[in-house]
Amino acid sequence: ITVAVQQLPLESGLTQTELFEYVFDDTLLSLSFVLNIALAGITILGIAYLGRNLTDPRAKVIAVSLMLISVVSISSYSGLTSGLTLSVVEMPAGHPAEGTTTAGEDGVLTMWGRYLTWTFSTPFILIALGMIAGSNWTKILTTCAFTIAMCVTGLAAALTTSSLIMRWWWFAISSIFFLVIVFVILVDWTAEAERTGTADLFSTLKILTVVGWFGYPILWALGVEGFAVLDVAITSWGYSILDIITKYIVTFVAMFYVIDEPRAITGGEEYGASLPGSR
Ligand code: RET
Repeated sequence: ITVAVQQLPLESGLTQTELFEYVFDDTLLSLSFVLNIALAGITILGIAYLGRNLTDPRAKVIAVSLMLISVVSISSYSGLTSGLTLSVVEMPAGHPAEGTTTAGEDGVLTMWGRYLTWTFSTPFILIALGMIAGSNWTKILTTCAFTIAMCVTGLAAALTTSSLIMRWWWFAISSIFFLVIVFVILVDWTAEAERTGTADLFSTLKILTVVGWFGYPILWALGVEGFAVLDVAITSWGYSILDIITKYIVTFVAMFYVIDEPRAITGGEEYGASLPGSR
């Protein structure tokens, strides 16, 4: 991999064509996008192939939900590659990248399309996980609402230029929403998966998901938008690798189980029932 010298200084107000060229010139950065387009495409085809004989309606919902994660992902990375969902954002006073000095740069490259599209991809991860645990729609939709809130407030954190404190305030509320989701996964769904009989699969998915998802806020804090310890290509690779774990690996682990045990995975006959004594 050769890292090309970046020709364009990052100034606010770059056109989409200039952003596209910027990405194109930075081989490391563009590879972090293109790899995910390829993996999302392979995953979509893989699910279509693996799921071709599914008949159980709930197993099919899980398969479709898993597929939609990659459908969103391929669109998300196409947006980033084309420069459509990238911007140069000027950091507020006090931010480590404020008035960035090198090569006349006056802002940081913000991949805001990532936060936007997580809004649409993460609910499908949670629908699949919740159904595998045999949870009910109240809890599944609760986590979906909180993940949407987490992503939108994360987007706000990335795009707030008025004040450093407000950037971290958005980060803090986004993190609180995130903890609600972690709680439901670790407490409610873990217990439900025990009862449902999917505890084995669920614990694998749970570890991949909870550990993987914690990587995102950590990367945000270390990356260009937070303390700016990592540069933009490394930050981007970080997200791309986390995406591989939390999306494609999770998808294939779940999918292989779904086709092996379509009935076991769907929570049994009591799936979705509000049983007395259940929370
Ligand atoms: C942000 C910054 C603000 C604080 C928190 C964040 C968490 C992001 C997460 C993203 C997960 C994304 C996934 C995408 C797959 O398509 C927005 C980085 C808590 C957890 C799984």
